[in-house]
Amino acid sequence: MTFDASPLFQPFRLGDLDLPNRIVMAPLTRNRATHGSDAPNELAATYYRQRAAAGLLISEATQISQQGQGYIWTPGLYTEAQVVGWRGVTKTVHEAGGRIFAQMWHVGRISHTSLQPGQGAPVAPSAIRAKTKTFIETGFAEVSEPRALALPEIAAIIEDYATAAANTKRAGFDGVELHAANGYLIDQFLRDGTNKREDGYGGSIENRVRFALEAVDAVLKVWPASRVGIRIAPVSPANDISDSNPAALFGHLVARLSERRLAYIHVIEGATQGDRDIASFDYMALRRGFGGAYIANNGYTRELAIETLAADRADLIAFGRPFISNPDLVERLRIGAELAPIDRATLYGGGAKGYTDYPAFAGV
Ligand code: 8OZ
Repeated sequence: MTFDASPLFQPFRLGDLDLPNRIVMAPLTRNRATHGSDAPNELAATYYRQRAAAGLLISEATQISQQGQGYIWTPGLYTEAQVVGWRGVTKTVHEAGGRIFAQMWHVGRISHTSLQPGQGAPVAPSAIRAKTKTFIETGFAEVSEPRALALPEIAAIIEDYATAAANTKRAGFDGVELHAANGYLIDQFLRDGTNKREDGYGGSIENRVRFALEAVDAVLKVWPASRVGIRIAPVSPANDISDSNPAALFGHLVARLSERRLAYIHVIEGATQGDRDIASFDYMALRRGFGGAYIANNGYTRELAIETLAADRADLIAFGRPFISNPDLVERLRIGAELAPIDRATLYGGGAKGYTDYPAFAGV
């Protein structure tokens, strides 16, 4: 099928940044940070450089503190070595003509004691263990039982967001995306399946969005709103998350984000890495309720992306898995070339194999 690709190649002004096309590289966890320091290294710089033709690159999820880590060998944003490592990545991307945002991440309860400071319990809004697995040095493991955060600890995490945001700036990123999707800490506060608090952070929707907005406001102390986005997954059950009324919850959240003039909302439509139609949800209501850009994500094919942009149902399309196995995805989308499949065995952890060694399209 040779669909006319031109909608994908219209330039777009995102906040105050000019993007050459509508293609975003979604954040992708690859677990290849340097062992011990969790700093990104030259291999990561090569990997992002290979993909720099995207209108915007969003970094893999990057923990704002050691407490915010939930998987082995994911990169951080809280030590000098990590800042230096990221500086190498952003410099390389900029030299290649690209733009890159950092995805700021705190996993909350999706963690394991072996990754936590002092081998303590992971933290969460409420002490409810997730029925899911993480991966640690020895392989897959059930996530650990979390403990509920005390109020001063919540304030300290918000401070960690501010510090990590300052680090993203020092590391040379062009902006940041808060990870509020997929059942991690912000999402755990948002949803009534995981947030059973009886203080100002739980109960009503107004209270459950408080943590998300405080994290956003901490980042806005460092970055102008035009350089800040957020990722949400309103109906995804990822990491054992649930809510009784996602339409009301996310409608309210997005209205508050719109008031703050964030650059974009990045929306995982449907189940993360799964069924786009798992639940009905009016994504266009979110788009209408938000003044900034709408980045659509999840299972977009070339055809669906072109159709969605042509129908003005999104401003930008984020591609995840296709970017793993197709470093030249942008060019392949332009010419309608076949896409290479991903090798599942090399998704998480390891070295160059399955990371920087996927070839560009050889043609026919
Ligand atoms: C895959 C493996 C580990 C983490 C997400 C950050 O789902 C992730 C993630 C994905 O948002």
